[in-house]
Amino acid sequence: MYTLLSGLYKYMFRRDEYCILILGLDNAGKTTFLEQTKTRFNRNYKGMSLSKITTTVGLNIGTIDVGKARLMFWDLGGQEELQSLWDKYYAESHGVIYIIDSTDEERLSESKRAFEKMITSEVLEGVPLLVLANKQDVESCLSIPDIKTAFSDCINKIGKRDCLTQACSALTGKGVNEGIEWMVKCVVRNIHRPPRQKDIT
Ligand SMILES: Nc1nc2c(ncn2[C@@H]2O[C@H](COP(=O)(O)OP(=O)(O)OP(=O)(O)O)[C@@H](O)[C@H]2O)c(=O)[nH]1
Ligand SMILES: [Mg+2]
Repeated sequence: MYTLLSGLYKYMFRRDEYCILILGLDNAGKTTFLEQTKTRFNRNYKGMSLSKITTTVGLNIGTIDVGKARLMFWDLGGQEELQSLWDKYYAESHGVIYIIDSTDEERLSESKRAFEKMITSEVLEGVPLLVLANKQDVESCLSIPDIKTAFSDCINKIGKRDCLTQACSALTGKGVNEGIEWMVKCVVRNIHRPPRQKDIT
């Protein structure tokens, strides 16, 4: 009886788990975004002060539950020498969040190059992509149309995967909930899709 009840309990409260990569150049705001997300979605989470976050060497991980989905984030360091490690995580990921620093016009083309390299990876084909134009709290920042124009020649490479570009401030939390909720919807829908032709052996 106990086994039956505990099995039923586990079934009812079971969560599907999804791995989400957080990528982008160093200083884009990835770790700040992760901390803001954990604070917003985990009721009792007492995060570190956002102003104390320093550059990531390696990775940070974090988990949130949204409805019946559990998202496990991998926030990877964005410094040039660490970018070569990103693709080691692609095969395990169900979604990618790519963060752009909207205040750093000088590095926008560098960010686009890293983005382009990432989306051309075959392993990420069909994986939902959330592009966050971060630091929108800064008055002089680039707008979404500015960023879309700078990234416009990537459109063909994005292909048919789900993709949303969202204005965001990891510092104030603007756009964070909307972005996460969109990602949850996409990964849940994706997992129920029939496998892609090339996955069938
Ligand atoms: N104004 C403003 N500053 C931000 C925002 N998000 C992050 N920052 C600042 O940008 C700097 C870098 O933030 P991080 O979260 O460490 O950036 P990162 O992308 O994790 O960088 P790496 O770990 O080096 O790859 C910090 O000084 C943050 O306070 C934002 O939305 N607005
Ligand atoms: Mg970081």
